[in-house]
Amino acid sequence: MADILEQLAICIESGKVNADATYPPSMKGQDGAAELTASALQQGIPPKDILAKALIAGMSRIGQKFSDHKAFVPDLLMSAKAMSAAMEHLKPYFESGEAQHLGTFVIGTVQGDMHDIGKNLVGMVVEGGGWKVVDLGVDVPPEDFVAAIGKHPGCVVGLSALLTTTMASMDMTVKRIKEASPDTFVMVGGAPLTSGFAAKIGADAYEPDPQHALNRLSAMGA
Ligand code: B12
Repeated sequence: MADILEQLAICIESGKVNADATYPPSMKGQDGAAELTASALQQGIPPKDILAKALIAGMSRIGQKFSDHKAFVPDLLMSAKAMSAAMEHLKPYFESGEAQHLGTFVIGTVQGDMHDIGKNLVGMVVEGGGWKVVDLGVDVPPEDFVAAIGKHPGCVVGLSALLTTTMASMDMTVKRIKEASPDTFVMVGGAPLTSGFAAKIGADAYEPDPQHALNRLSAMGA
């Protein structure tokens, strides 16, 4: 059992989607995340073990490399693709309630801001970490975040902003969320931000990249 889970973790970390995938060249012709997930299920390995010991483990390794500047955006995108291929096989178990998400993370880019590459990477890594991710997209008005919190009680919210001009919009969004739902944990991120700015606008946390975001969620024990 340990062997197949480790092979699967390597596929996620390396972005090996399935047997037909030619990326990465060093794994050409080998089974990928899709086949190994199907085999693991056939062998009777519980879906929650496949998720925790292979998929989350693999995503966490690539997320850490990204934080350490040893992997880059395309690597993370390939890992997310492999993760999605594996999740296709696990989805029925999550939908039936046999396996549980660790929590819900509502993410979006604040009003006036169209940048979504960083936000999408954070969403992928957090999803890879076992969370249900609700992505509200870009240019999201504060009221849409408030509505999503109503729909997903107990969720954590992630806000992204890439422009100095939309940092003001982030400030407004945090205030609106805290008025409507003071206990909702709000994490912010984006290139122009600092932890000082996050504290000033009343956000609960600032994280610089996807793996730190996931580490923070894990540390919250949600
Ligand atoms: C790609 C890009 C665009 C694309 C966006 C496409 C898309 N789908 O996202 C397009 C062409 C649409 C665009 C438009 C504009 N852009 Co632009 N854009 C960029 C660029 C080149 C890259 C941004 C990016 O994707 N980086 C890669 C990702 C992975 O990094 P990231 O977003 O920082 O995300 C990481 C972290 O910040 C963090 N993170 C991000 N979000 C979150 C959220 C949470 C919760 C957490 C925990 C972490 C987190 O994790 C990510 C991964 O590590 C930057 C310059 C640069 N080199 O950064 C300019 C830049 C951001 N843009 C800029 C500007 C000015 C604009 C425009 C105003 C240009 C114009 N005059 O029209 C418009 C604004 C449109 C709008 N209303 O939003 C400026 C912003 C300056 C400023 N400080 O305000 C920059 C810095 C360029 C510059 N040097 O002038 N842009």
